[in-house]
Amino acid sequence: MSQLSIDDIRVLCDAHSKPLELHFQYGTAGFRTLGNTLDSVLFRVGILAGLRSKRLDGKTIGVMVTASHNPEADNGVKLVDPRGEMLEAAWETHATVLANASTTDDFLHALDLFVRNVKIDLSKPSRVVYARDTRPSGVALISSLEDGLKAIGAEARDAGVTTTPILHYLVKAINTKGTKESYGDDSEDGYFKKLSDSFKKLVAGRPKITPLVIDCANGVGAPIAAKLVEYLGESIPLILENTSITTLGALNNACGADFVKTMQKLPPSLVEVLKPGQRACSLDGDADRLMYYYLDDRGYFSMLDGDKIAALVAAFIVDLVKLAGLESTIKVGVVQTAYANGASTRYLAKRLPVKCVPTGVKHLHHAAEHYNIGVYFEANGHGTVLFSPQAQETLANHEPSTPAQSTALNHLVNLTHLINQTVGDALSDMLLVEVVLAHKSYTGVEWNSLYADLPNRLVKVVVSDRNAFRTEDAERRLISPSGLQAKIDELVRRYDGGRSFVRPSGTEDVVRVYAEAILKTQADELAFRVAGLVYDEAGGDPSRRPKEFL
Ligand code: 16G
Ligand code: MG
Repeated sequence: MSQLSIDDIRVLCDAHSKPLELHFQYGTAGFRTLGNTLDSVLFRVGILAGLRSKRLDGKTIGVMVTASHNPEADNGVKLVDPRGEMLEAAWETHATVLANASTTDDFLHALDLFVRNVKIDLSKPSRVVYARDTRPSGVALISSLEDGLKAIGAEARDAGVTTTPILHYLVKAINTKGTKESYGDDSEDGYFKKLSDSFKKLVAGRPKITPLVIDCANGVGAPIAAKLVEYLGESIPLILENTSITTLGALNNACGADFVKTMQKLPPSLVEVLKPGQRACSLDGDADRLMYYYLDDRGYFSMLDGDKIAALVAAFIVDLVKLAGLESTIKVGVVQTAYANGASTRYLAKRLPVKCVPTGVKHLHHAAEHYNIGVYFEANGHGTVLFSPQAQETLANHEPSTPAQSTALNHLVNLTHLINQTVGDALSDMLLVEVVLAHKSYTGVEWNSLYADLPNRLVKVVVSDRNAFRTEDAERRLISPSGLQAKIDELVRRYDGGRSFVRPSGTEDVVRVYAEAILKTQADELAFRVAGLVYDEAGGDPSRRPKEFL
């Protein structure tokens, strides 16, 4: 640690001491817990981000302070790697170790060990760009982070209050600046221009788009969508709702993508706003998830989730690739998780290869990289489309032989600009959906009728140790507790079109049970029966067994 002033780190570290009783874990979405307990974590993450940059020869690393769709009191932090993707998995463990060192001495010792083990050259430069969402606890947490960055001597850039996907965009734009892979200008302005220019080209000549309502979850999506509106001009009329970012307690409260997906109903705040036949969508608290819905002519609510978005977008891209005459060179594939509705998997598998991977963006993202064009979406509305470098090169160099081929090729090229390929981006995905609807002349009803969702039910079971539950086959089967999977199989066999799986949550101390069946009542019953098996197996107290667990 000779290149750094240990004394400086020590003084700052003392000012951000770790609460002794707490254990922190860098999970699927970084560190995430009550915002007012995260001071020491943010300081240490600042140091870690600086070291990650040094390890990668001074490439810029991103730090996002957000707890996404969680309640307002929660907060969190995650690191973004140089190409705009999630932090490399091995470093999640390093992050957890450093965050849990009890005292300043323990931390300095752990840091020294880490620097030597991972072979970090401390003389290298270090660059970090950071941002936060609108949570009130974000202000203090950013200042703890800044102390960490100062302690490690990082060159730090504050991207202010912005969405998670914009921070990912900035990281990639900064690291590709001036190269032939330049991802765009490294500013919010660059992001808005990139999205709005390509959107306008893609919808040029299509009939006028009808107004779309956006539920901004009272989060950072609100000011960012408001800026986007300026750039989009008259190309699409957007009506922003739930934009109260300074009202305490409003964030994600009875609104937002997670509310809509979980409750399968309209946010109450939109009841008076949405008209029959009109489309709407909800963002989550950091604008990386998207949920669409509409009221039909009779005023009934219909939801179009991540699976429906995947079906719409993948089929559109497959058609464009064929129209461009590139069917034999560009292979399109889809990545889903076990939560994907069985009907969506059936719909997609008839048209293109479909792969199932464990829950969590990084698994989907990496699997999608194996296709020339990889479409990935989680049912919860997080997803994007990745164009491999080879596919982008083919698109750039292909000589179309007919005007129709040329048009399709142009559309594909514009899609590579419209889509935020670093991570799921609610606003970019929303524009993508609007492009497809405009090209297909679909209303929500027609989009929804691509396939009919199988009725399904998700149930949480509180257990004493969720780590006792281990899975295989992309979380579709349990390997422990032993014998439980056989019992689940036996139950599932009794239900028409039945499917069920059990997995430990990566973000909450619970086990999740998913079930689907041909009839809603059967899906509910199957889910509760499987939940009952899980509860009994996990040694739950019989007197507190939830009564629905048949
Ligand atoms: C996190 C993941 C999300 C996943 C969810 C599952 C990221 C950035 N986010 O929010 O992809 O669907 O966790 O939560 O990876 P669970 O493990 O509690 O079911
Ligand atoms: Mg989110």
